[in-house]
Amino acid sequence: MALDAFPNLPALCNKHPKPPQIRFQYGTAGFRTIATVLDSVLFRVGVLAALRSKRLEGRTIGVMVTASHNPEQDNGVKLVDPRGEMLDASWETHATVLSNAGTTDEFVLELEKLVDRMGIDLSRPARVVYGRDTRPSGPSLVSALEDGLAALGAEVRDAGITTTPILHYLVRAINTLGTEESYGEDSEQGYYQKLSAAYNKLVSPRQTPPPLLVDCANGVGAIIAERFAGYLGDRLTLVLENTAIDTAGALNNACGADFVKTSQKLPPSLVGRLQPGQRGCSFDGDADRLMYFYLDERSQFHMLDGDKIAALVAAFIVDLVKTAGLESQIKVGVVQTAYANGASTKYLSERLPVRCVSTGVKHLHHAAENFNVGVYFEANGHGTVLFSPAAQETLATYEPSTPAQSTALEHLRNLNLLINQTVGDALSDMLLVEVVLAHKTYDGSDWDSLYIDLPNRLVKVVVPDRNQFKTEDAERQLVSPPGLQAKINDLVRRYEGGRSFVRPSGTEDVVRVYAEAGNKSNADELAFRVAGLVYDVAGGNPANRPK
Ligand code: G16
Repeated sequence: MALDAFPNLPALCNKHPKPPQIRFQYGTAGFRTIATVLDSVLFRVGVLAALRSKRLEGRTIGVMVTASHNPEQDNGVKLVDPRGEMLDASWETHATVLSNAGTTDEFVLELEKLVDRMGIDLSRPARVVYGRDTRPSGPSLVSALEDGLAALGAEVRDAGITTTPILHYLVRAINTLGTEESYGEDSEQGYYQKLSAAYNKLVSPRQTPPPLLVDCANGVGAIIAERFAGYLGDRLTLVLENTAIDTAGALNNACGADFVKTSQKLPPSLVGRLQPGQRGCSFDGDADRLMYFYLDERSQFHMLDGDKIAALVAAFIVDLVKTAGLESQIKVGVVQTAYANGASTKYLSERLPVRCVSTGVKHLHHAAENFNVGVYFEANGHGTVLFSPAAQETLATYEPSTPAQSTALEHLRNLNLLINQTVGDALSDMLLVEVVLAHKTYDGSDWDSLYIDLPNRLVKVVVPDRNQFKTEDAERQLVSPPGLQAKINDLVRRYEGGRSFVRPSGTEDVVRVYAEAGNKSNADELAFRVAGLVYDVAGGNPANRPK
């Protein structure tokens, strides 16, 4: 069968012309930019998703329409492979090529090349499940996506407004339904039931903790957290804040996980809502990131970020593995990125193997698969824990010899169910944190004191062309523009405990600068001085130079 078996393809493609002069790129988390230019991209992603499914013999592919932590006017789209993981890296290039084909003829030509090169049998079925976040641009972009899917006659399932992690869950659940590897019922309710059942077992018979305040970033997290609360009974009370999903401009605005991480302060809307000693947490716009925080008795804000989550969770799992008597069979490891606070890396490396990889969940996820249990969290709160097939087999078949071993084994089995292992999931991660806090009888300050963060600062620099910035060594060293790394090294040497790196963002049109130093003012100063270097070398307008 050839592409001309799909006679509607050219006419549907003509409905979604590519804007001239824009170059699209499938980046860290798919395509992501201002929503008004994305129509043609969504159409083409629909076609590509159908092709990917045909290539994989009709296994269901996921498509999520979201721009996550970005401002409301942005949108984006990412593809999900059959096991619920990120799109295979080799297909990212196909996505970029197809999105940049100029005319309909050029697009069809590129499609033909792809079909030939990959040996795609077009007579195979195509199955795609898709969802979107709450952005106002979502419905029209979804309709462009639907045209792309219709162009290749895909069987579709609309998951509606949902979170990125639920969409990933659905993809895996659909593809494993009725098999030995069944991931759960293939519905949103199935997801809630799976998580709540595991959570209830893990916290029983422990005391119900004080209510947890949840900042929903005025996004889809508000909808799912409210539905999920009904499954928790009296085991955990969620106080939902920033739930204004219909208020224009509210999404991620001065709230949410990215705001908390970058500004290192409480969202203004929570002042007076979060009480000293109370635990609070923030989701991002598609509920795949999680940040915790609390106020001490002097109402001082303390942030518990992805690094702190990794430390809390990894130590807990290591203890359970030891108590269960599985130390020699299950090796636990942690994966971080260059953004991990130096103090967290030190704390974790003293206890278990730690690897550093490039930013982007796909890199962390793949590295974590090399451990029996791989704990990965980006400092921004994006992460999860992976139990390898071998570890799952061990947990299923192991015969404990003492009551203590038996209890620890049962906890590990339930953690394996509680954790959404397809991708970072704010809701599932929140439950995971709550389980550990309940078992350890920790409050926010006990958790915070696992290690003391080195003072740090993250700065964004707007430059004419972020693509001139190229890195190596898990993004810790710049190789381009030439000479800039040496200048950064010179600066860093002047700060005690200094560390800094520069990398182009994959989701925003900026270059990011991270710096750490022995005290806060030095960390700020170092970050801004490095940002200044970046700015000068990249040839930006002096009026916009970071100060
Ligand atoms: C996405 C990625 C994350 C990454 C973040 C920022 O998160 O999934 O892995 O850390 O972007 O990336 P960058 O610094 O390249 O802009 P999200 O939550 O926005 O999908």
